[in-house]
Amino acid sequence: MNDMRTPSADTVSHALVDDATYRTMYQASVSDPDAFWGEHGKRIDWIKPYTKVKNTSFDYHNVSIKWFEDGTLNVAANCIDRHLPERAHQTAIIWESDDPGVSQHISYQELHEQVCRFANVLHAMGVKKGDRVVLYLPMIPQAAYAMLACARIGAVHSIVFAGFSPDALGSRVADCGAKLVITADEAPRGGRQTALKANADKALAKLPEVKLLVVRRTGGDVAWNPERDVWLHEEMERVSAHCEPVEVGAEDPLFILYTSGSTGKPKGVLHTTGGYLVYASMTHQYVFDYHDGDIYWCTADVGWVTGHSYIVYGPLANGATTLMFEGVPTWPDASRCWQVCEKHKVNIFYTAPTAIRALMGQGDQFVEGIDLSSLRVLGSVGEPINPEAWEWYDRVVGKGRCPIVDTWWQTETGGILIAPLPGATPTKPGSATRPFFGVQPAVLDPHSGEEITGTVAEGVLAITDSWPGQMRTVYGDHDRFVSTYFEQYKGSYFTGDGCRRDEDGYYWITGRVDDVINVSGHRMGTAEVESALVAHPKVSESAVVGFPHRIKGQGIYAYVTLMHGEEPSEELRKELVAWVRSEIGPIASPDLIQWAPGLPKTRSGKIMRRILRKIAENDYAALGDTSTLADPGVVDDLIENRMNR
Ligand code: 6R9
Repeated sequence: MNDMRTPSADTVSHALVDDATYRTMYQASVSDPDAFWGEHGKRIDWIKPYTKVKNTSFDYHNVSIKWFEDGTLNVAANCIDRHLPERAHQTAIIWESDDPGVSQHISYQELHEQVCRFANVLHAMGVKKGDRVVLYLPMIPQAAYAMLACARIGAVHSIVFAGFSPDALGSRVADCGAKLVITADEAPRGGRQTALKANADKALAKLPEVKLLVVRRTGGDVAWNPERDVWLHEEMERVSAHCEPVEVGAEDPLFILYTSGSTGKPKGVLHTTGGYLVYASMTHQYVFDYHDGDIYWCTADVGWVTGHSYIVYGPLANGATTLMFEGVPTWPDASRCWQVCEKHKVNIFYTAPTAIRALMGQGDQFVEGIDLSSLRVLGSVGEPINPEAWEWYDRVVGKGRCPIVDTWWQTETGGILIAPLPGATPTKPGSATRPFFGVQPAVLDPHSGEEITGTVAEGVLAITDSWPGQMRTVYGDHDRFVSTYFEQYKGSYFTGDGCRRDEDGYYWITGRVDDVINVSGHRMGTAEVESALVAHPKVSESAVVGFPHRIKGQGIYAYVTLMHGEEPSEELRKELVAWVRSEIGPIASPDLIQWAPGLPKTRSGKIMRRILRKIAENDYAALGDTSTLADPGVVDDLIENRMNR
């Protein structure tokens, strides 16, 4: 397919780099990574400059990743203090509340004061360098203050998305051994409130040693434990507005972020300080063609990695104005995002395909009549973008003048690995195009593990050498880090994604090849949903697979076998959906539940997920070989009673 869109003359003349520069820089980055990153590492401020650049090994027996290892720095100083001489009065954060009538501009000077005070509050509560702090917050400026305050004192934050349940919060707090949780009274979203403080109370019921710092967001009623709970606004008044940034090593941890994998509990992905900040800031500048003075808006939540790298750390390290949005794209109606773009004159807009599809489904009338002339670059992240959504984004939102950057990356990668650069890379709808500087993708044959070296290739995506933003380990479980990413295909980092490379060397990500499903751009491990279901007293067994969903990309399809003597019913179906929501959170709600008297298993008892996926996709004609099943009869029953027709 050769549906190439070349960048407009305007885009090219404005761009930081052109195609030839991209090629030269890319060559330099992979032929001499030490020289390339040694130079680009200087884009941030170091307290003690590094003398070593890259020290990494993907050898399965000795996986070790270190960048700039003898340098020292402070992330908060890089994101705030160093901009003060030039930008004290420039807006650092535009906060757009859930309520369309309320927004706030926070200057770099104000950000400095808030973060210093917040850091002193953390100090006063006993938080020290290296301690873990969990954030469970709405999209409010205090979420960014809290992240930067942790960074200022060398504490390690771990953000738990505010849509997660008390159980999910509690297990993450326990896993990382946090001494403090920061939450808010309530989180307003789409005109409704989530009782965050009440959720945190439940999560901490069995963790008596953990303190709770509470932001007053709505002023709603909350239960109060005077032994444990502290109001942020009261403490902020009490402490000094001065706080020296702590000197931390490049390889000291910056944050832990839990993400779903194909097996077991979510993993604590650990990112460190120096390499991460260099990579987040550099990708933010180049991929979005960020220029001084641009108003930049990423619609993600800080609970996901996109919010870490491209709402807070990347943009602020670059001295940008970053917009933080508390609400949802479809409330009060489907024009909200475009109203916000018009109101704040947004130049760069970065969102997820699921949002684009939802807005496209509501009709063009929500975009028409709104002045979107400020927009210059549009971004997409989280899942493959289908060409129909790409075309709509291009035509209706971008009016055909804004390059679309389809950015492929992961929680584990810390920053964008494959994406076009505006002005340098001709795009193709649905392709993430070419690797960023320093990134060496390889397409592997999934069976032999051999690299397919021809330009045109199809297989699984691996990366053959390290880049500065890469995760360093799974918190508390380095063996799991090695076995998840470096064991299956020795010598490379395995991404878990399938991929195709076309005749122009462009990459097309085809989706996960493991038991991870991508629901509205959020990663869910099928094993997590299964273990939530079997925790219900009436459920004996369950198998969960993804199926194509018009808006969400993938939906959750659960096969459930009930305990002997239990009867299927509509009530029970609803009860199970509510159960999973309360065990994990609304994003894990099964869309379809099929009662399964039996599951297709091999004689050794392994569930044949391939068959379950086919039935869930309503594509049961080609089930392939079912002769190895212990009881082939169960398949007929499952087809007969399939839920997705
Ligand atoms: C940043 C983020 C990672 C998984 C990844 C892949 C999918 C993300 C994509 C994409 C196709 C894109 N993914 N961006 N697939 N095209 N532009 O989303 O991190 O939540 O860890 O998810 O998302 O499957 O492996 P994370």
